Amino acid sequence: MLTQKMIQRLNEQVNLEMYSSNIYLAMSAWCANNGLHGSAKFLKDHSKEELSHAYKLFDYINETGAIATIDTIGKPDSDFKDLKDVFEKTYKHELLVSKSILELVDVALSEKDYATFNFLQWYVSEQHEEEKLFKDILDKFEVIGMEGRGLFMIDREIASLVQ
Ligand code: OFO
Repeated sequence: MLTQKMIQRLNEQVNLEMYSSNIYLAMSAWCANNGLHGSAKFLKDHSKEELSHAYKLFDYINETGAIATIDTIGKPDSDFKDLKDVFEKTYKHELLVSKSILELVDVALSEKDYATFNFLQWYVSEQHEEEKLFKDILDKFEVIGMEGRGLFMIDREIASLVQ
């Protein structure tokens, strides 16, 4: 059984994952509107993945006899300077999500909720993967550069990351 504090923090994480999904969907729209169709596809795909993260938490909360609550989701940015700005923001956002997950792990430990602690390990690993994924994309901007055909090549590379 989850403590009230644990339920509240897990529900906040549901909201953050849904917000993440909307951030990436808004970024996808910006990319599509700017002819960056590889990045648009990748970000739309990632938006769906974030929703699956929210649903996994949603199911966990409900399975334990508590109730998942759906709250207002913040409005994401919809305007960006360029593609590098988009991916700098994805990376920064993933760092924030990682921090939130680690705080959740701390709460699980302080509440002696070892089942939730165990459940959260999936998110700990996932955040490691996501930080790496977005850092690797940012590195492409350094290696390839956005001059000339660079932007086209980066967009194509990003498209190839869609599973
Ligand atoms: Fe982008 O990761 Fe969810 O948690």
